[in-house]
Amino acid sequence: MSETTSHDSVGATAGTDYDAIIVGAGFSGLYELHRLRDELGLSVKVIEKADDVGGTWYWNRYPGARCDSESHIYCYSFNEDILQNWEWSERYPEQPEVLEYLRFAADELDLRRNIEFETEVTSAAFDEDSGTWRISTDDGETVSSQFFVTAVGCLSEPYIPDFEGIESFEGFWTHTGKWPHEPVDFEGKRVAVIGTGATGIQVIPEVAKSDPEHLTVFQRTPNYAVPARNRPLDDDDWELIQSNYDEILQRAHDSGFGFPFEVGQETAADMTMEEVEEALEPRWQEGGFRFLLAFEDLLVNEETNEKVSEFLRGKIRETVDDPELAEKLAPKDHYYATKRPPLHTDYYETYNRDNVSLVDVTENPIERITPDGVQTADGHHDFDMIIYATGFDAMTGTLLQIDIEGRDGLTLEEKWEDGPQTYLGLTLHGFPNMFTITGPQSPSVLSNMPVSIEHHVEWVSDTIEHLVDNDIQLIEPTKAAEEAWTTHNRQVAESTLYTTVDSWYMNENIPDKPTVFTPYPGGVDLYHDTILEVAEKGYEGFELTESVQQLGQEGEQPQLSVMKGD
Ligand code: NA7
Repeated sequence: MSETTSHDSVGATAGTDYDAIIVGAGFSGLYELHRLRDELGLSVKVIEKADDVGGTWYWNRYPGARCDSESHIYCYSFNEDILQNWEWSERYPEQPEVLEYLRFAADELDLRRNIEFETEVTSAAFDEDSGTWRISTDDGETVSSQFFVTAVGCLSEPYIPDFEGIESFEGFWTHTGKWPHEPVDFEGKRVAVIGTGATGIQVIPEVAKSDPEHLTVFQRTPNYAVPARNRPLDDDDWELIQSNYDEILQRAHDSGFGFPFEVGQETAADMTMEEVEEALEPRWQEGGFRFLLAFEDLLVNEETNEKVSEFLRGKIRETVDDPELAEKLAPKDHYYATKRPPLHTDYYETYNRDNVSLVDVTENPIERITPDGVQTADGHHDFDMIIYATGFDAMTGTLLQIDIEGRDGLTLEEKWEDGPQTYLGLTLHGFPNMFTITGPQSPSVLSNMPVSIEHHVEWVSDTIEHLVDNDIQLIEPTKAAEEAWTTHNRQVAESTLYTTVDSWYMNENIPDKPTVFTPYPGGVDLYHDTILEVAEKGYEGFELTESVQQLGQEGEQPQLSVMKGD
């Protein structure tokens, strides 16, 4: 053991460089480091590609980058000092403020001394003789550890479509997730934004109001966006939050999406459109994800969803002056919230500006990028700047960038050839002692992320503590448990409207990725109960191995009792 190990029972891996290696110093990696180092006394190293903490909030610096969760619930709930000593300035925090918050938390908990920055993990291999992981980095180093925890984020691998001529463009171009650290000036420039997902919807109004000569938006699929209604938080707001903080956070942790908001009515299926409007209008005025919770069956009932979708189309038509343009912006090909539902600030209003126009690329496809712009089917558009808001290789992309090899030479790439297979979105058969924080097949992106992150970090830490205290060297899910979870994930997804549309939830945004619904759609509360129950039942579905010699000898597996809601 190296560094400050104090836990008596860590004996199984004497000889490793660390008890645990964590990849990533964002929300999840920071908290995991704190739990394993400060509460279990393990020796831990975090390896981080960037030169600072922050993860998603380090990279996504584009103008308008703002969290869609309200600030007072987009935070750590585990530490009273952090909760009481940090005051958010706005209802929704802007990227620099979230980054500052994570820097503050890292300093409060003295985490930096165990983080190696500007280092990229290139491979991780499980060594079957010693039952340990060997993790290699781009500086040529290899370190060993008993536990391998990935905290790499769900949307960390930027995706730019393979347009012909992309590199030939002579102006400024970037992906929103790789935004430069220096300010970017749009004044007097001809700017293109490609993509109208949650990111495009944030960046487009900011560019438009920065006095470009012209902004052209390239839209493939229109999106339903609900107003955020951001505003500064004043002392009264803050006092109210602080005095009810425990209850607010508890409600968030016990809810389906990780939000503490009241769910409205059961269904809109048997309501008239006037009744639906009456129910939705106050939530629309209030803004944010409260809108999402107006009807309990929004994501499982086509009739309810169509009424909510029609309400949103009506709002777009009311806002956009040009009726033809309004129709282009009003989605008709998918149900509301079956793709990640964005929030907006003046997004639709932006199209009423004289210097903003829309190219519908389904009618007028992008043929190639040229040195001075974009060639579409109906002509050339000249640009000084091109912003790609084209999304991410979500959920599995970053993990697959690392060359991960488990038992019997099986690589993660081979294992996930037909889509992710996990047990509980946290562990993988064939990859002992590896944990995936907010991994595929866990609620993650379908929730207020810090809530899901805390559930995962705490489960992983408690599990490691259990292993250490009971002299167990290895934990690995059985093949049967993994298959059951993967089937369960698919069945729950198929019972919802999520699978009725191509989306990045379905892996459909990346060519050649297998079409499969990737996050767990059963709800944060139900999911959290499930993972706790697995642990309470003596880690049902897992093989716990005292020494590496017994590895892979699966006994008879009892029927899993923990999966509900099939
Ligand atoms: P998204 O939601 O994946 O959006 C990407 C956008 O880029 C979307 O509008 C795509 O259209 C568009 N796109 C992708 N490829 C192309 C091509 N080839 N041509 C034209 N347009 C294209 O990514 P975001 O960054 O907005 O959001 C990701 C998450 O980050 C977000 O949900 C938050 O959780 C944070 P499509 O809809 O696929 O037709």
